Amino acid sequence: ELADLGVTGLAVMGANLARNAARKGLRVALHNRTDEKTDRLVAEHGGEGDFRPSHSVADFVASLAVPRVVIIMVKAGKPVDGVIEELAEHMQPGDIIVDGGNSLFEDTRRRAATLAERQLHFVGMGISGGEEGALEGPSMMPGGSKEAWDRIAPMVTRMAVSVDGTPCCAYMGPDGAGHYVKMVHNGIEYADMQLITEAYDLLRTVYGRSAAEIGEIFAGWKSGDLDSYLIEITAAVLAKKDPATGNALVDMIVDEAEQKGTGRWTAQSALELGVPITAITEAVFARALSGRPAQRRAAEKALGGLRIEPRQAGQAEIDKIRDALYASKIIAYAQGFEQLAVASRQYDWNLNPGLIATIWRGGCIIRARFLDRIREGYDSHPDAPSLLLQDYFRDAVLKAEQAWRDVVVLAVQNGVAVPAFASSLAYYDGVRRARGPANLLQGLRDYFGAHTYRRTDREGSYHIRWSQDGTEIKG
Ligand code: NBP
Repeated sequence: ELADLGVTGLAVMGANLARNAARKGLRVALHNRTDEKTDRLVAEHGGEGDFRPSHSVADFVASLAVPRVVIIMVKAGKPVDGVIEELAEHMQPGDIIVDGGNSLFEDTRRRAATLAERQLHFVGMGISGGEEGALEGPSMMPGGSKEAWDRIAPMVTRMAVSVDGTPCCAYMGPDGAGHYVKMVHNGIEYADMQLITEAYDLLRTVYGRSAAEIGEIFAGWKSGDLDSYLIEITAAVLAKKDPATGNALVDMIVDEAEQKGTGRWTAQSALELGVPITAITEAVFARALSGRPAQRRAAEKALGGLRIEPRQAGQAEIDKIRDALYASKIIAYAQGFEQLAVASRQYDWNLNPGLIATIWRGGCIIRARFLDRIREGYDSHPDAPSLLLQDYFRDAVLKAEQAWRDVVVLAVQNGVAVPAFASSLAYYDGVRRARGPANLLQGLRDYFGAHTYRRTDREGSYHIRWSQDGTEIKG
């Protein structure tokens, strides 16, 4: 009998996804550009299920049952185009190509259109959960051909993790919808991690706590509203001792963050759509600043670094940092969900925010208790203009507000950068004012560029002849 599905690209993610499928009883065809990875997978894990290795694309495609289903798990970018081209040469109309990598949604839109012309189905599927998730059950965000998805859903859904009996895998929408949702997931992940880093920094620098002590604080936060995978692994990372020196491992790690691009893409898309996602964007910039060590060293020398006398912190001070973290996190998610809503309208995807929250509850990196709250909120108010206006989140932010302000003041007074805490608070303060200061901006724009303005008391647009007679004319 022929294989149920094939996986090409057997680096860590592809290999684990193939093993996951085989462990669920599927017959899995295997292929990788270099044969060594294919052979190693079979040698090391061949006993886990029914694998069908091939050393050529032609044999690989021929080993699949019709309609053929191939999941591509190669490096995002040009390699995906090359692999699609090779597969398409050997496939037939009605066959299904799934791209499970972190592809840019615009590439997915283009590939879906090109393959549709060749009567091949294309599914762009975001997969989150890292290598462990790929093996044990990730969160999966498929988009693209609905007809193809309906065919493969029974197979693919089995590979995803379930929470309360619901798989963390559901059809998101046409063409690039799945990859877009995965991209915003990663953007939120950037913001989440930056907020955690800022909380750690304050505890470390202002309150002089050791890494191990901060690890215990995070472990405590896990049992409250902040309960999430990222808080759990923060506690683990902070508790870890360096095997070589016996110091806390984090104290031995170079403070330069790397990035693969999904956070930057989220910010770029938000800029294009005009959605203010300040927390995610600040998180991307914070990584960029961390990646300029020579500049930071020179500036520390010229301007002076931290000038803090660490002080004692009681439970009340620590609780405030927790509250600031929680409120900022709510803002980051509110912004991310707003971006999804705007993109959904722009690209005609009909994204369902409650469903997105549902499939992010397990398997993925941002899995958290409060995604249940988001799901409940959107289930009862699918068209809520902002997460912030849902009862639960509104109450949570109002409750945390004073602590949040106190923590931002503490950071500013001590010269500790908290870009994500502070920009989340600035967003909150901006969004809760029905009338802000952009009236002056419009006046300035009209002054130098005759860009016109609208009035609070009359319809229409107007311009002042600033440098002539100063009269107002209707635009
Ligand atoms: P990598 O992103 O490191 O890619 C390595 C794979 O791509 C190997 O199988 C390699 O084949 C293949 N490849 C390359 Br590179 N260029 C190729 C080409 N021109 N033609 C054919 N194959 C080519 O692997 P990964 O970390 O397993 O990630 C796979 C995908 O999943 C990526 O899109 C990634 O962003 C995404 N993802 C990764 C994670 C994670 O935690 N790592 C999480 C979620 C999503 P070779 O063996 O012949 O060099």
